[in-house]
Amino acid sequence: MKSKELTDFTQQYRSLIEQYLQQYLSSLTGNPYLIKAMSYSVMAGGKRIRPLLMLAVCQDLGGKITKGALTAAASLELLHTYSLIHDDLPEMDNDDLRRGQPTNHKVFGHAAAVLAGDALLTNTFAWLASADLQPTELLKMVEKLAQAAGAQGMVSGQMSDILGEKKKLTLAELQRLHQQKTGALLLYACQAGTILAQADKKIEKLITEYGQAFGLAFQIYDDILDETSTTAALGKQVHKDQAEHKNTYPGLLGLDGAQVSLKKAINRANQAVSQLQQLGYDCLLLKGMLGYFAI
Ligand code: GRG
Repeated sequence: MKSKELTDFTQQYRSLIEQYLQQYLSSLTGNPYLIKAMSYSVMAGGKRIRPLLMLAVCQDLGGKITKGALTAAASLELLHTYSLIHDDLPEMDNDDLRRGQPTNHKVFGHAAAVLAGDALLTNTFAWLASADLQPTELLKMVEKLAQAAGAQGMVSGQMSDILGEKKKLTLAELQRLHQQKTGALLLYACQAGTILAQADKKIEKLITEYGQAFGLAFQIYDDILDETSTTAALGKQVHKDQAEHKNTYPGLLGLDGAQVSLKKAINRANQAVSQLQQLGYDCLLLKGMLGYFAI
């Protein structure tokens, strides 16, 4: 069950993130059709887990959630939305439904969906760079985000996923793929939270352990939900992984094995939380966020 702290935090900051996103998109000048396509997917109602995670790390480490921090957090949602729009294209995962609505290319056409994704990716960095934060903090965030999203991170994970479709990956290969495709952005969210809180190296290391375990748990949980949940609950097509012989945790280990792996990842994250608690941080939000993985 969610703690009151986490429920209040989520309500307060999810609504602020929505406002920041809406205001930013409304401020954009450019081709109206392109901006409409970008706004359609960004404002389609995602869970906003990545920005919330960034702000939760910042707050749990004693940092202040300033306007600059909110801009940094919300900008990450633009980049995440780009990845979903491109992932849904027929050349990638070929999905018709996302966040409970027809996918971007179904509404705006393939070319506009590619361009909306391109613009969201690029504008992420313009918006982040404009945040009211110290230049050194911003530079670190820009570098870490570009690394997480690019050829060392998410895009490589996506490439490995596509190339891996024709063969059965080993568990180590699958874990690496997950770490890049899904884990890298979630890890960045945690690392950016430590930058905002100006935490030292020791804390940064523990948050990195938490972020890596959280990212792995997130993808295993997503794989499990694809088998056990419904389209109505998730707002996207389910049972696709098995039908398309995708490399997933349940596919490789069975549903029970995937659940064991999920629990191990959650335990790893909890261990990092315990160590942070021993150093005097209550980490109520970070502990509470592990409750997302309800099985
Ligand atoms: C196309 C470069 C490129 C990368 C795509 C993230 C990704 C890589 C693909 C999305 C497909 C997918 C389902 C990946 C697993 C990660 C995941 C569960 C994404 C969905 O994130 P949520 O659950 O979605 O946070 P919302 O809609 O709540 O934001």
